[in-house]
Amino acid sequence: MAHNSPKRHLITAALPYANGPIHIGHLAGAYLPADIHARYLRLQNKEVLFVSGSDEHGAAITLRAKKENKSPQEIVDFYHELNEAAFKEFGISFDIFHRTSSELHHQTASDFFKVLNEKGVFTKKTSEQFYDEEYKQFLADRYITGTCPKCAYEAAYGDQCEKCGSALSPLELINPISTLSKKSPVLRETTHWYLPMQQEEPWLKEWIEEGKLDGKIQHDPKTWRKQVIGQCKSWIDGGLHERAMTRDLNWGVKVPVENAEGKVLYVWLDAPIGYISATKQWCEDHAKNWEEYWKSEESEILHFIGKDNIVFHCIIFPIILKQHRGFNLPNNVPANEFLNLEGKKISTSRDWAVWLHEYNQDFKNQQDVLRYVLTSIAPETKDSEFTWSDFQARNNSELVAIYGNFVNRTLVLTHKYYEGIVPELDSNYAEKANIENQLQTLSESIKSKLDKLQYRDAQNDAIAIARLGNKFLAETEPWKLIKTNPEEVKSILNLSLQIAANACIALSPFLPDSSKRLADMLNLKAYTWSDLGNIELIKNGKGINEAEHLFSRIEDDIIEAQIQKLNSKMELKEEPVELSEIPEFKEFISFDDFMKLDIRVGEIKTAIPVKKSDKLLQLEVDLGNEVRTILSGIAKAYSPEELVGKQVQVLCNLPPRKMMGIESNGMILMAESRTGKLELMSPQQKTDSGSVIG
Ligand code: B3M
Ligand code: ZN
Repeated sequence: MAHNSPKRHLITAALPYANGPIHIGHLAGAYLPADIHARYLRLQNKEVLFVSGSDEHGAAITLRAKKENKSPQEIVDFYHELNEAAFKEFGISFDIFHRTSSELHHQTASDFFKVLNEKGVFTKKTSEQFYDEEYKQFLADRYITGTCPKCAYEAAYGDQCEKCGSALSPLELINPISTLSKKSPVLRETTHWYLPMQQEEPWLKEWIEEGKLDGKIQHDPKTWRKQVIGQCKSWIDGGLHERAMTRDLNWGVKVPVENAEGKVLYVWLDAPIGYISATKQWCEDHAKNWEEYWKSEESEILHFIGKDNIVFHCIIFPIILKQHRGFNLPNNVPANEFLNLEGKKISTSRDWAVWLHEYNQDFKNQQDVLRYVLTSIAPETKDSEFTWSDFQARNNSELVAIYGNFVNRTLVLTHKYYEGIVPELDSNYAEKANIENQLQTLSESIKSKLDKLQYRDAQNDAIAIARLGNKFLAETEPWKLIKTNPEEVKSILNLSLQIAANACIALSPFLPDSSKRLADMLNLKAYTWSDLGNIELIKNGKGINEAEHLFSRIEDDIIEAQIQKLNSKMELKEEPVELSEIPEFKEFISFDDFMKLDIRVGEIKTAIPVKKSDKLLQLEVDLGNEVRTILSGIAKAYSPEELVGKQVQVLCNLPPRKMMGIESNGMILMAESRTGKLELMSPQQKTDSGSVIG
């Protein structure tokens, strides 16, 4: 686990859940910075393995399958293929995009669990877990929401509060609700294998805060994102707890021990092991030894993730790697913050996103534009905002007007004045030293920022090379000078070609497609990072190729169409409601039992909200021979105004019941649809209040 000039670099990018497409938030959060880093290292001829893949397990996938009446495998097959193709077209240069439903992954994760279990790492415990009686399944952490005990945020998940970042366990939530049936779950006994994390605090604290592992320096904490260290410190200082590493599900990696039918590995145990199985698969395909990437002292590991994955990559995964023994821990976990879209949080469920596969279709061969914009606004230290107008502005005023314009002028003038042959640079040309110094200063700055994983600032310095070229041409005006001092024009255009070559190299980790096209135009056959700062890359007397536009303007109508598309989704797309199952029929009852029910038609005379309750309404219901007060939980389905005058079905012979200090006499009968909507059951025609229903 070298941290000084490692020989080998394993770069992992979070395995996206295979139950939805990739969007720009995923790119800005993890995949783009990871790809920039991989390309930067490869440009230095370093040994790099860049892995990711589909995270294909977890309750979310089983629920989507149920909702779409498909098998989980069908769901993951679809999204694995969609996402793999979208990443490829966008230029995310994974060496392998693996998948956790593969046999190799199941075997790897299962063996990993067995080693830990045989070492006695887990504590097997029977405890009460939340169970959704309507869905007949135990609830995974993310399917329980409730009030966070730490910050009172009302929509905390069972495993984590997204507001204060606290790692939670479902039993800590206040007023837990199942996100499936929207009802309170019940507690049922079940047995799971727990990872006791509390005893790991001492070494974790030293590793996170000092970069030390077993007394040796393993990484420099100053190179970690501050917010990553901050979150980890708060979890460790807040006290780590045991966490179940298995779940009651049928979809996932089966728990490889006796009497564990119907149980699988917790997705957050299994998914990070997906990095190992992806490494194994690639090494198998390339006759390499996977252990060199995960166990050798000469290797480093970098995990690129979004901030919601920090606890799993900096606490849980390192614990199981260390407990397993023999594995390196990550040398850095550069987690980005979140990207918002047009003033709102990106939301897969509400379709409020710019989907990668749609971008690739709508902006054919313009992947570099989105790469440039997302890196320019990368949420490296705080959440940031994507807007289509900013996207257009950065393309038109930076990529086209500066970089593209500079390159085009340089190449067109070289063809115009010298038939495309590189003119000689006069070694005494006054501007030579100045240009060379500026290029070398920028090159060093870009390298230092990339080494510190600061991609946004590094790209700024890289595009500054194009700014330098644009300014140099604008100030020297070779198109005028050609009439009076043609010799100087040769030096100006030679230097401009060298600047263009430096921009090409500096931007190639960020904008690989345009750099490839520019290198072709410059006839720059091969280059490495060490060529940066060199002003003799383009050889005198060599021919360059035809000039093509590196970038093209994006006009208002294109942007308008994207904004329209986004907003139309917002109008159409309501919060998707989970369709609840139609409940099983209840047991038979006798006719006599049915005849005991006294159900009548009643007319609602008045309806008022009940103080301190967002569900109850207090109704005065006319039953013909009397008017009763009845409380009914229909405030979310009906406003008081729309209830007055309605005829309803009332179960009259229930004993009186006090709620919120008010006595309720009877029950209004309602139908509950599969989307959870409540409907009153009224007679087809107005009838007498008090009419008996039977
Ligand atoms: N699939 C969570 C996510 O997509 C999870 C990442 C796993 S990386 C081991 O945010
Ligand atoms: Zn909280």
